[in-house]
Amino acid sequence: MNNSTIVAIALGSNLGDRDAHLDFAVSRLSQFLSDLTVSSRYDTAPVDVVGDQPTYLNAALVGGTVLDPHALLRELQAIELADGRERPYANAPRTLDVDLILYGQSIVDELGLVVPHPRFRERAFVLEPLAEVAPDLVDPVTGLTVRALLARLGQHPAVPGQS
Ligand code: PH2
Ligand code: MG
Ligand code: MG
Repeated sequence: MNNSTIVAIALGSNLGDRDAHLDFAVSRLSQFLSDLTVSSRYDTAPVDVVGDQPTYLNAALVGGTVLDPHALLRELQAIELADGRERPYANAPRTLDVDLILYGQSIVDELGLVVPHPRFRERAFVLEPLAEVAPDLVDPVTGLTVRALLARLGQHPAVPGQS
């Protein structure tokens, strides 16, 4: 769409009816993102979490937005809240996580808003679904495509503690 910016968003759920939570997110996102393309869903083992946690259901999508990054982030957080998201501690199991991964070629590094997402390059649970819908999107920080980031991950799995 004219004047719109392509954004990549990652979805995750590992509490309750995971499919229903992702359905809810896609339905809400489709109300304000244009040309939405949604990946299939992936069962993934929890990464970087403390203790036992249920398996995640992850997906990714791309679409166009006319919102600026801050307004978009507020919308994403409103979707999480509307779906009953609670935050008892960092990386706690969650009904719904909606993360902004890429906002066009913008680089934002502010309190509360860091885009591209600081850890997405090491996360297969983000890169694999994203590569399905937008392999040619470019990470403005490394200059690498999503496809290349995923291939790199396969060759050099992230070292724990270095993400
Ligand atoms: N999200 C996290 C931490 N760990 N692991 C998987 N497999 N999937 C996630 O979505 C995920 C995670 C923090 O947001
Ligand atoms: Mg997350
Ligand atoms: Mg999040």
